[in-house]
Amino acid sequence: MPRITTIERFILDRQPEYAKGDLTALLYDLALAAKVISHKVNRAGLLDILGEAGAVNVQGENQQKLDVYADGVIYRLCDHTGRLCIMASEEHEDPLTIPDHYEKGPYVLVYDPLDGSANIDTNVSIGTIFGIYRCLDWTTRGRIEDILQPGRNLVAAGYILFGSSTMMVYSTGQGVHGFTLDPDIGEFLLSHENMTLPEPPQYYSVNAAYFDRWVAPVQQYFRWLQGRDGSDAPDLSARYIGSLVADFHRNLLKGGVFCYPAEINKPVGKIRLLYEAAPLAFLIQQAGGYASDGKRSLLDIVPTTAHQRVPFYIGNRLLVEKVEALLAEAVVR
Ligand code: FDP
Repeated sequence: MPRITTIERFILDRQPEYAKGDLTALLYDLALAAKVISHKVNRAGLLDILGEAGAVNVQGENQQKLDVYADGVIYRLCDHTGRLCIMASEEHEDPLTIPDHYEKGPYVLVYDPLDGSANIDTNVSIGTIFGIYRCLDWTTRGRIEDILQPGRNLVAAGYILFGSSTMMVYSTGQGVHGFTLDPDIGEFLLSHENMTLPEPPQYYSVNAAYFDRWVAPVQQYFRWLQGRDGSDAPDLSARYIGSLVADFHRNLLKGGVFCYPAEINKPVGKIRLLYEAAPLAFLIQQAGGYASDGKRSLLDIVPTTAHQRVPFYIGNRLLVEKVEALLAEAVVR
């Protein structure tokens, strides 16, 4: 019989002795949040049907939007544990402080509770993204400065994919590891140890409907990815779900590049730096790849606001460096 490793066992075994406290427990809190959210996501269509009969669930609560629900689950599982000094969520304009009556901890949690929300109503995969930083000043209760840290300072990052199965993928800087939820026993089991980006890559992922909104070097890059105009790109096929976690996960397993470029009238792009781009940049680096805003490593960008957006290119290094080269050439010309 093959060896079965639960996420709890794996986290405990892998952490160095000094980190066997709060960080380990925080990751486990997030795995628990993943199970709670997964349960709700899997029943989403059903709840709609039940909702038609009365729009109120068995606890007498009105039905909440799934992303608001996921946000609440993560916050409520993490606010009282004494492991965090502050949080930031895509769902909240301002940072989420730890209530005064709870102990504060040494870590900062940034998260997008349910990314790809446009896909929820159509039963397409969605996901949660998270990043964990160290609190900069351990004597204070958590300030905006603790949140506005570059991706290079991340101590851990990961995502939960709610797809045909639910997976949690994370890294604490010692490789990227994936766990699949066995719904019968309610445990995440190790299914993908030490994930690395395969070579040659298979896919490029970009919303090509926006081609006319991109600057010329990005359009040129797109043609290069397609193998047109004498391109020396590897042979790639196109895949775009429009759900970042799902697109990222597929490209991590198969190799490729995901792009959400700046647009002429939207020079900052769409993807959020703090709780989307930076955690995934941390993971891709751990998997042997690279992430950029088209000019520099995404891990080097220091956010100035919690909800800042960035142009986003992530995947196999060669594919990401090509867009940097084309954009740099255009500046010199
Ligand atoms: P969504 O707006 O549905 O939440 O970051 C937001 C995001 O989804 C990503 O998950 C996804 O990759 C992207 O936006 C899709 O945007 P487009 O519909 O513009 O392609």
